[in-house]
Amino acid sequence: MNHRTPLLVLALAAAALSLSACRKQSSPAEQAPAAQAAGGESADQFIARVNAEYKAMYPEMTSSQWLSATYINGDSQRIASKANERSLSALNAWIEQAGRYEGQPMSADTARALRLLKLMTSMPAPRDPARLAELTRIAAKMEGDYGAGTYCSGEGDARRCRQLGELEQVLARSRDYGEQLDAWQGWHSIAQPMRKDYARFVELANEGAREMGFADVGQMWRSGYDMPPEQVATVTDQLWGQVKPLYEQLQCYARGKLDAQYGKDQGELAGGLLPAHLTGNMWQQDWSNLWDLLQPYPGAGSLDITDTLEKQYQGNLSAALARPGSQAGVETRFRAQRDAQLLTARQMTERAQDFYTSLGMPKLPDSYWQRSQFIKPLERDVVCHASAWDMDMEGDVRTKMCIRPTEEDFTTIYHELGHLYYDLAYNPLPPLFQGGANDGFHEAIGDTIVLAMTPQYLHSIGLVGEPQQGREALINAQMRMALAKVAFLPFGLMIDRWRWGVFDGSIAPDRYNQAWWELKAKYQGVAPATPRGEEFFDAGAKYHVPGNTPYTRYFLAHILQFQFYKGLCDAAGYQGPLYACSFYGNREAGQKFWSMLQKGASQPWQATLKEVTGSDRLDAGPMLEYFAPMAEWLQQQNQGRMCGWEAPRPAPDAP
Ligand code: X8Z
Ligand code: ZN
Repeated sequence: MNHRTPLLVLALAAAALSLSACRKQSSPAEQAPAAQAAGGESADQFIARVNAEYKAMYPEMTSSQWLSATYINGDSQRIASKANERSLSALNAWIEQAGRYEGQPMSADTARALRLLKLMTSMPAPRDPARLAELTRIAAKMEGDYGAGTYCSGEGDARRCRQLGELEQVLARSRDYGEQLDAWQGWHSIAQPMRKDYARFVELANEGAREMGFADVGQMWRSGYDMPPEQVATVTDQLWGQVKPLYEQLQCYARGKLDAQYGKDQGELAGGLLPAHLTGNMWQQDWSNLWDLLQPYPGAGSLDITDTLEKQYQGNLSAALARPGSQAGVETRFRAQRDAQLLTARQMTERAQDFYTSLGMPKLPDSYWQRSQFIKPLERDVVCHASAWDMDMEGDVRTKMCIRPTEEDFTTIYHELGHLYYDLAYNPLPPLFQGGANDGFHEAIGDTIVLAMTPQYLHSIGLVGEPQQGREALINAQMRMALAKVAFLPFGLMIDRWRWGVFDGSIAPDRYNQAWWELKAKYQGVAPATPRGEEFFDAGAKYHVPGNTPYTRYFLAHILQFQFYKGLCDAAGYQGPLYACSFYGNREAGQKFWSMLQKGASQPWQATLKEVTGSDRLDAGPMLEYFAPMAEWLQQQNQGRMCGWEAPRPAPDAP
């Protein structure tokens, strides 16, 4: 995965690594390093050694994880969990040794590296070898189960089995209430068997966190922000308070449109909640697929990128079929389809790379193009959830995706390349500093570029027609962004509100699902259309829960990306309304961006933010500035409607 905490690493996906993390056969503490430490290793020497050992063991860890994510089976899971076991026990040994340096004189860099060491994994492991091994086995199994998740329905000849990608397409494209409900429920059924594993996972990881001196895993996650962990909830609540009125207006508008499409009795649920299966997205985190229903002014500037990408694929397919020697036949056609899918995916990725190189950043290395996974392989299960990987801290970077020719996947590629460019920029730093300034920064890089994909830019690359001028076209463009960026905000917050509660024990396993839906209702204003009791484990149907990727990073990224965007637009000398700025091709903006990436995690994020934006505070102001026209338009549209929603009351025994 992705990234972020170095240990974990993989970039993109951040998550994965985490799981994995590092170590070696027997605990390194029992080997040479311990002897050296006893022999008077200084703090600076200790950190230098950890950096060297970590870098040396890192490729084995990432390779085993790459294999288990791209060839899901029992063998690859065994190898990945073993490698993870080694890296996590090495980490535990380093952390134990680090205790000797508390209160001793050392350089500021070494003090920072020592703090980062304790946060290197998002999956703290117990010291007890048997329980550590159990934890890594469960982690590999949950990730594999998610990746291989398949929903089979129907009887006899009508029986068919579908995986996430296909079920997502139903939500994206079908407007049939029952078909969407079936796809949504079907995918959520794959998580039911994970519930027990997850509860055990929580116990074991909490044990690891406590041994490292944290109250629980949630507190450990909240300790990675260069501020007291108890402030993280307050800071994120404040940011949410800034943007909530905008989200409420969007939710209200969407509800009205769903009512119009499905009728009031199906288009909304009691209290004004949106039915979870009707938002065009499995988790209701991005509503872009509802464009057909929510488009403000049909005809005022088409922004249908998916349509253009599909045409590009069809063109590639025709070319493949027209190749000399292609005979008509099922097999030839099938091959041609695969070739065209791969070619289209690569072209989409080249297009994304072009944005980065236009800023003066380097091309991705040849190995990237050879070793990445661009489309879903046939005949084996893979984790399709997009991720970016730094395999060796020396240029072997990759992405792993199952790209389809859709707008969503197109922008996700830009997101993933943001992770890789961060990796490449900070690779010269010591390994402990190879991470985002905080994990929200890592998630915000590619998204900042996505904000610069204005209608003008999209036109320049042939994806949409000549941009229309005028208010209607502007509102269309704003809606397109709002469905991705504003709709996401409460989802970005609620996942870890749930996990923090799970890790601190306030959400016990017998309330997992109830608490999940209470938070979905409270923050997002969505609800399931049918009862979801404790026989379900709906949190497990979202990758980052079985994959153990912290999620607050994405909420922060959705705020930060507007701050970065504004900072880069300023650097480019842009003057004009924020929403119309694209810094495509601007070397000044590129230089500023690259300098920020090169800093990695070597200094507190506040200092890095200040260099780019002039301010050291998280602030939703730039996001609100960007969406000012949309906010005003939504208010007009919603006039006379009752906006807001009422979440169902928590059951009496809930905290
Ligand atoms: O997981 C991701 C990326 C990989 S870091 C594809 N994202 C979150 C998600 O899909 O839930 C990007 C936006 C939010
Ligand atoms: Zn990401």
